Amino acid sequence: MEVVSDTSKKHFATYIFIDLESTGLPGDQPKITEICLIAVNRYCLENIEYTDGIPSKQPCFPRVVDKLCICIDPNKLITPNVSKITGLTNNILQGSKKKQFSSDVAQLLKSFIERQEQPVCMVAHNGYNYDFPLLKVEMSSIGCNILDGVYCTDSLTGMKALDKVTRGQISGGYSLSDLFFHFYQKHADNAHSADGDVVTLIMIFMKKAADLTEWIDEHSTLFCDITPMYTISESQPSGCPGRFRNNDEGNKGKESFSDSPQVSLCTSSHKASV
Ligand code: DCM
Ligand code: MG
Repeated sequence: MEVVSDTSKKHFATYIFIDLESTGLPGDQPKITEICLIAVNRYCLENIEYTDGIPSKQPCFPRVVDKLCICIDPNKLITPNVSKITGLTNNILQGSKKKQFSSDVAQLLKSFIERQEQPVCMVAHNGYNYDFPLLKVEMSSIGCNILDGVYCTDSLTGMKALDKVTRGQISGGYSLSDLFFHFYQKHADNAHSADGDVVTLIMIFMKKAADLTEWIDEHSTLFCDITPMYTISESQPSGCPGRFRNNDEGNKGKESFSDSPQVSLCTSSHKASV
């Protein structure tokens, strides 16, 4: 998805790293199952501590962060393959009485963002193609635009742009797992949990913090300019009356999707294909 960045120079005070888990890929018209935001003040990114005090060694995860993690009942089937990678099933979300995406989630996000030193920028890896368009769908489905004035950016675009300048020093790909392996020579923990992926993103970010913060100051876009991943027909209710309860071993308890809102798909690339 092409997102035109606002290249006017800013000086973000807080970076809010964000990751979503969902029921699937863009072609599946996914719904969010989990959302995690970790806010890191610029001060922590300009004063990174290292395991043994030497900058060439490993950065320590910032001690002072704000964190918000919310599990959400998608009211849509989570296929066994997606459950396998995320650890989230319809049964466990419904059994835990998680609520659907609603205005209280939007309000929580807004309050969390407003609590940070301003201006803030939300940072997601492949965010322009996945996380922000999906969040936009959910916000639109409840008719809520309270995040429209928040800046957001894509760390994948940033990492690629910076690597181009340094003539391709990054071996392998630019996915979260590839970048983590490149920088730390081990596999990231808790991949495909929203919390785990945000922690991984921050650990990667800290390896290029000076360059990335500067790049983001010149490459962000307002959430209102993000195109939704797909559109939900207004003739259909946004809430889906069917309940989805899939058996953890398979699809046996799957109910019909015929009551789902009608959706049309906008182009958005595969989250994992980066
Ligand atoms: N996803 C998927 N299949 C994959 C990778 C991801 O369906 N192979 C979907 C479900 C995940 C969501 O994308 O919850 C977000 O991906 P990630 O865990 O990489 O953030
Ligand atoms: Mg994730």
